[in-house]
Amino acid sequence: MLRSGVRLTAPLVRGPDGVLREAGWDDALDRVAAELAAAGEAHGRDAVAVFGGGGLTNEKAYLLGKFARVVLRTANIDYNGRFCMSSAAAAGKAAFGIDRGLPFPMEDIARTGCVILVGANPADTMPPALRYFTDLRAAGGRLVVVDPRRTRTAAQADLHLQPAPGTDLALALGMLHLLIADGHVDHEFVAARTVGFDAARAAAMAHWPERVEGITGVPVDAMREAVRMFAAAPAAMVLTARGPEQQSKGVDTVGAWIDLCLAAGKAGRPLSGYGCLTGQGNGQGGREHGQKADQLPGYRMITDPAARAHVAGVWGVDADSLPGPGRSAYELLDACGGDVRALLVMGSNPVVSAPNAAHVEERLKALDFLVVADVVLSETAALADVVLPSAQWAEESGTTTNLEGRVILRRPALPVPEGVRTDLFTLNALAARLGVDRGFAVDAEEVFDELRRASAGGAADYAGITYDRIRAQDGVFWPCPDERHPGTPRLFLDRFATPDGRARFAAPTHRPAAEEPDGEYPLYLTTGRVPAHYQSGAQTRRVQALNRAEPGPFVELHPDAADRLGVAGGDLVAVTSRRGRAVAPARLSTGIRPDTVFMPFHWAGEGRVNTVTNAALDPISKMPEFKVCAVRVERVRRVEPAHEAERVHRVERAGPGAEVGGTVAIGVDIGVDIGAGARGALGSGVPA
Ligand SMILES: Nc1nc2c(c(=O)[nH]1)N[C@H]1C(S)=C(S)[C@@H](COP(=O)(O)OP(=O)(O)OC[C@H]3O[C@@H](n4cnc5c(=O)[nH]c(N)nc54)[C@H](O)[C@@H]3O)O[C@H]1N2
Ligand SMILES: Nc1nc2c(c(=O)[nH]1)N[C@H]1C(S)=C(S)[C@@H](COP(=O)(O)OP(=O)(O)OC[C@H]3O[C@@H](n4cnc5c(=O)[nH]c(N)nc54)[C@H](O)[C@@H]3O)O[C@H]1N2
Ligand SMILES: [Mo]
Repeated sequence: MLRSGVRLTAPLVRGPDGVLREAGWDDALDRVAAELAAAGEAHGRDAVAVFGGGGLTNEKAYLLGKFARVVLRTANIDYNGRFCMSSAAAAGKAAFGIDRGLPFPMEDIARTGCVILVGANPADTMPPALRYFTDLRAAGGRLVVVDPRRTRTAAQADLHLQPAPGTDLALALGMLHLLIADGHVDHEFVAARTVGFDAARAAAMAHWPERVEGITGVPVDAMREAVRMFAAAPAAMVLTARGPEQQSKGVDTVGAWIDLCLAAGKAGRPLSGYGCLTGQGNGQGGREHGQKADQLPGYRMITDPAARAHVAGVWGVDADSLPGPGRSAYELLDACGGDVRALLVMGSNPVVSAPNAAHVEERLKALDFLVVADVVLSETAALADVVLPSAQWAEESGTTTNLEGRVILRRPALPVPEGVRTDLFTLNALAARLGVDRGFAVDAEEVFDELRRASAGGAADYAGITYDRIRAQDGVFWPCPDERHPGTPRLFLDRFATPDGRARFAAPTHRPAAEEPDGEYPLYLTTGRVPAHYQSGAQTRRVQALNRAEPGPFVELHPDAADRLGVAGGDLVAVTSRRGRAVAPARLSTGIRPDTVFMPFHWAGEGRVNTVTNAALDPISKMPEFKVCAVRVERVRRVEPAHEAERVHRVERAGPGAEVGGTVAIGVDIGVDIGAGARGALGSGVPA
């Protein structure tokens, strides 16, 4: 838990001299309300925008969406979850009619026969969830990991497929081809419970195994072995995380993996199915209650007249007064200083975490007015005209919804520090100043009761969930339409949530990443996480123990690539793309493909990898391509590492049953909230 010194404990207001100074709450809120109103009057309501976060509780996310639609009446609200799970959400909704991270509880993972884990590194990113995979293997189940790097997760797998970044779509199609060619299709299931197999078969036939080996670098034999393990198991799952999703074809890629499940009959049955490993503290709930550009509470679509009428009724406003869909996260940031003149950020640090970040930083600076509500003075808050200090988890109550669709209640374990206010207080106070003095409760349970009504009848129906029930049952799974309904731990066992009850094949075909390596930028760059830091690092970079564990950014590359470039372990290297460059020490590892370099994204300044990444967006989900772009790597300065062992990290080929090696993940068991090891460390000592 972050303590004084690093915490913001008073609002900050930028003076005419350009300096941020402490101010009283009333003055700060008056200034924010006046500026938001002025921007709307001068440039139209959509010129005032809101950027939320998937770490916010359900109550905050709900109230933030309502604030945008009812008080500001702007179409322009979106959130950082667009950078996280939007591709999986879109693909899941298209195939199954509903988007819930997992259609089954986590415990089912340990009991199935085979899991294909695509672009996920739970050993580092979800330590509390890792045990389900360890238990799976202990019970004789098979684990296949798909990752361009031999991560600590991949080292535990029975089989590690190591494709080039951005080629998962081809890999999934090649595996579907083999599944069909080798006679593993479950024709009875396909006929009874799905639609569109012929198109999927045609797409797969165009991706014969040798062609896919050429695209991905994964040997045909390895693909065939993975298909065999998957098909032979009585029940099996495919789980994806950010690797295949954060691509400009993330929706098609997830769709192709779902197609593999459907063709094999591994969906809609006990212990089988497709799932997305959600990342943020409230990754699931954060995308259900209306802080997404196209969405109203209960996972309703803002373009649906019936949804608008229902939600407007709960809000006591005219349905016609509700705005339509707004811009997606990156498009919204990109419009700052253009059509968008004023922005409220709550729960995100896009200066570090958005793609093409130098450009985003410039756009934020070009705004007439920026207000940021945060716990610390993040890099984004440092650009603001007004900063509002927020309470954080463990200091306030509120619900989150985990990847299982289980709604969980957080109880305050610590008092709100002196000078700090909750985000619900801030929204209430701003609404009142902007002329709306009802319907913005400060009490989380009161907000939740309204959310229940707003979600009633929607896909993510919380109507029957109460704080008392959550306390009594250790969480309640949605959909839960009334108080006598037990909740729904397992979806799709009888029918999928589509109008006819059948799942839909996606039948995509492969296409390259938006930017592929060439003569000038010959290497792939991919990005991700390390155990000791969380997200944009706004909080974890302020914790000494975590900085000792992982003091700064680095560039992971293969010794063969390093040899060619004349780079030794420890040397300072520059990674340059068409957008810009990042500089950090080289770390050599035999675990990464020789054509690929990896950087974690937790740091600001010259080691900020998002200066380099590509903002190419998926056409459907608007997910940026964080996981693939083309770069050049050059040595900037030779640096002698302190220890010889730091020169090259040798990753052993581990056989079945091998233990995870390397450093121990920092973090404590944070119970059902599988946010992060790093976040666990922040909250250590706090009961979950
Ligand atoms: N310590 C820590 N834990 C965290 C977080 C954190 O910041 N720090 N963040 C939380 C959040 S919000 C999230 S979303 C989750 C993310 O959790 P993960 O998805 O597990 O994390 P990443 O490191 O982004 O990506 C996972 C893997 O994808 C691989 N990868 C890269 N490119 C590709 C590709 O093209 N194809 C495939 N198949 N794989 C690829 C990377 O090598 C990496 O090992 O973690 C959560 N937990
Ligand atoms: N290159 C690259 N970039 C990535 C990714 C990647 O894999 N590679 N992953 C993407 C993903 S998956 C994600 S989720 C994003 C995350 O990136 P961000 O959106 O930047 O997420 P955080 O760093 O969690 O930022 C949360 C901010 O909100 C503050 N905060 C925490 N709790 C509260 C609260 O209750 N109220 C308020 N007002 N503030 C709060 C924190 O102090 C912090 O400053 O990054 C994305 N960026
Ligand atoms: Mo995320």
